[in-house]
Amino acid sequence: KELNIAIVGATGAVGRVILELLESRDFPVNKLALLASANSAGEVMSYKKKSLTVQPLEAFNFKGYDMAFFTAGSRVSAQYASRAVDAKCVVIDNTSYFRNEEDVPLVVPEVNGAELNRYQDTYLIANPNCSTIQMVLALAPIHKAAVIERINVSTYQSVSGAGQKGIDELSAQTRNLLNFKPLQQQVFSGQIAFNVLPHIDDFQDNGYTREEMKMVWETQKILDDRSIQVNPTCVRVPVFYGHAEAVHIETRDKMTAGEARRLMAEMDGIEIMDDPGALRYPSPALTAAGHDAVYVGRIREDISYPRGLNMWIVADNIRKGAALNSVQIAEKLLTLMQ
Ligand code: 11C
Repeated sequence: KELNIAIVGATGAVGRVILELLESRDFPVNKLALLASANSAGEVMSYKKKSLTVQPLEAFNFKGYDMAFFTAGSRVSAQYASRAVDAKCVVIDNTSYFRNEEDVPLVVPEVNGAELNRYQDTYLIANPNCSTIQMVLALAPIHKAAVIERINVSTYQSVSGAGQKGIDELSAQTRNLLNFKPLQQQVFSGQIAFNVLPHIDDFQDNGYTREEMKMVWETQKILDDRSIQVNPTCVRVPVFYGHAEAVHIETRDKMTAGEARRLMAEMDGIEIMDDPGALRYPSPALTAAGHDAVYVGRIREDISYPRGLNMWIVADNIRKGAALNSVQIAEKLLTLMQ
């Protein structure tokens, strides 16, 4: 069966990759509607060698559409997702707007894809935050085998997490700094070129940022275990594509680094890259950018705690962290709709 698909936010950093993945993965598409705000409407994009004009979302009727990817920010999802849902068009929402609603499945297909079986309850599926997706994909098999009690994580997140405007700001600041020109700053809270900022999304009353709290709430929901303690620090770094994470976990049952490596290697979507002797470990720009896998390296036992493990998890935040995960959700929904 070929489906009628809409992409809301088609001209954004994630929307463009969704379009590319639907084509390269040969998703069975009948009608394809590319939607955006009035500002971007009129842009011409290409799909399977055909030109498609981006239409304004405001005037669009979702009737007859099977699935809609929403990737234009929380405000747009808040305002327009219900229109698609009312038309029985399944929304795959890449924003944080619905993620914490109890009855909305929050899905990483390799981890909790079975949640999609109840898509008809709400016609809404939430795609998790990029920093959560890559972490839970690696940790899910360890949690299953040895029960993770606590996660300490520090992230090194690329500017594309803030969309095309984040990419543009790092480019412009880098150019201006190297040319002794004044810096312009709109997206990040301070200079990001040649700097790191321990601040992603808004600060909360508890001193953590919203990005950090998303890693807490979403990890517990996806792994279906509200007892897992998650203690994150999220940091923006001057990298274009790919988030890296230094992850330290404490398990209930002792697990060796070798056992963890073997379990993660068996997980779909994970690639182990862990041979320090040969200088093999993943990095955002050299390993992950433009690739689908979540890469794990530096897997080692904690020298300070007997049931602790450390690892370094890297993935392309626009691919597995957003567009690819959403398309994988769509592929699984497709099998349920046949
Ligand atoms: C960032 N993780 O790197 C954010 C982007 O909740 O979907 C994704 C925000 C979200 O800035």
